[in-house]
Amino acid sequence: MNPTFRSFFRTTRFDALGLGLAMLLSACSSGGGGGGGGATGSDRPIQRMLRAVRDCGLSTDGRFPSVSPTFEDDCFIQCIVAHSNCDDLAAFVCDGTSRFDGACDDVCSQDIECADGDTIPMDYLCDGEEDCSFGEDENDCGDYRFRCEDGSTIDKSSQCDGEDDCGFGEDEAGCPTFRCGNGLLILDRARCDGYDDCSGGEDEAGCAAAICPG
Ligand SMILES: [Ca+2]
Ligand SMILES: [Ca+2]
Ligand SMILES: [Ca+2]
Repeated sequence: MNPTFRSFFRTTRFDALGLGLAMLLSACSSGGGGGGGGATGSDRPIQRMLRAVRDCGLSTDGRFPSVSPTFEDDCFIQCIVAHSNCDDLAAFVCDGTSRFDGACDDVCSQDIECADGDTIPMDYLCDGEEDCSFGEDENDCGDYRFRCEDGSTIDKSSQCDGEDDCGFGEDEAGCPTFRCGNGLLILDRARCDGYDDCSGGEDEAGCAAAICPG
């Protein structure tokens, strides 16, 4: 049986990295291949990567797990996809490694220059703390941060995760749900996460699986 993508997401660095900045994303994408463009709106690097994986015949049809990559993750993913052919993507998906790991790590761990000339590490971008003197490292972070009513921000991955992170539950308001066969409502992000949240496992049905050689 093919592995589902939960194992892919757990063995690659989606949780381990935290990445940053449009100029680096464009630098990453200059190598041609399957990538291109910045991390904007609905066509984020993770979605481009999953599309490329499917186009290369490396996954079955079905739903991918929900993930909320950080800025650094997105830079790394963008870099990998921009440079990878289908064989490279197969190694990345099936083995969790890429021949571009080192180069992409280098690109995505560069320091970023603030407006005043100071530099900050890439992983300070969109981390919720203003590290540049004008706070520009926290601008345009809507893909990575959720803004609570009190103006503070939390990681996007904490939105709709079942925990009240804002204090008044606004990060858990209006979250999409999925109804199990027995009527139980679960959070939609629990689908295809590798755990049976419905007693009959319906939330894990119809999920994409990796197609790996051998
Ligand atoms: Ca910051
Ligand atoms: Ca939450
Ligand atoms: Ca589940």
